[in-house]
Amino acid sequence: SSVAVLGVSFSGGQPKGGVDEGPIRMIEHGILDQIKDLGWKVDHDGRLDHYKDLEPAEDPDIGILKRPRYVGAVSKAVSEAVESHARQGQMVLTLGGDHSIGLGTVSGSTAVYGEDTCLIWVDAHADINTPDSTDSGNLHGCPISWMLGIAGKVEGFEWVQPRLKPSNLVYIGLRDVDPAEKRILREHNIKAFSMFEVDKYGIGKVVEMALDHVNPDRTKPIHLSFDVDALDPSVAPATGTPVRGGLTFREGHYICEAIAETKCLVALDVVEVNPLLGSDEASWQQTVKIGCSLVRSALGETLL
Ligand code: DIR
Ligand code: MN
Ligand code: MN
Ligand code: MN
Repeated sequence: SSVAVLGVSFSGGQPKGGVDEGPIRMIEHGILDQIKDLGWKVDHDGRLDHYKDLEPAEDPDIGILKRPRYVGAVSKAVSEAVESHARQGQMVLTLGGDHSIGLGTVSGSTAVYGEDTCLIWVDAHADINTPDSTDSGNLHGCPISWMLGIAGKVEGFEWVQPRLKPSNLVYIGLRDVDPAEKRILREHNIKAFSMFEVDKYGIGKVVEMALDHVNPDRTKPIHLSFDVDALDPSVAPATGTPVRGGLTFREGHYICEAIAETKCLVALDVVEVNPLLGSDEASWQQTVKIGCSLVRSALGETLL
């Protein structure tokens, strides 16, 4: 079986530079060979920076939304790339880049797999603000509102087809959710396992409950979108919006291993690795390394 690897060097969904270097650093660390060693055929065209060609000459704020046309254009291109690879039956791995590109990756998956597609969003944040509810104007905090069709009209996002059913979405790892986002989660009855539930039930039970919610028979296609800030900052320090009290190294990998075990995974995103952050060389390298090991776990690496 074959995995298409997309490197999306993009930082326009949030203000900090460096997250666009996540893909190249993971590739330099050897992720492509590591995936091959797991028995996959790897399809990667070597292009990383071409999404930067989509930056519009002028992209003034819309309300407080920052770089809306650029984010919209990159997500559209990512969606088309994910869709074309998934149509060929390939697993699609997307290396980010900030999490605004999740709108593109998930749109690509749902274009192919339709309304059966399950989305497991592993994150400290819910990324479900609407253009009206966001306080920051950073679009990496908003992708899910477009997927669900609750974002309204914004220039740059006319292409979006909301195809994700709220009942097919589940979160793991939340601990920094805006008041407006809490209202949206409640209003749409969206299942979420915050760090409270991880502490209360343990990660094994949480992943089982998450899968039971979105995929009770373990037959539907799963898209896993993993923001490394779900991990505790002591584990993954080099990320733009770290929040204390996160997943341990093992909890993060366990999620990936348990999803691999279902054999339902069709697409994986690993995002928000920012090699320019972290206090020193060791801390960003540790974060890059963890990005790679999460990928390996989700693609079938086992401990024995
Ligand atoms: C906040 C933070 N909810 C926002 N979101 C982040 O800006 O909308 N997402 N950091 O990754
Ligand atoms: Mn290709
Ligand atoms: Mn995120
Ligand atoms: Mn996050």
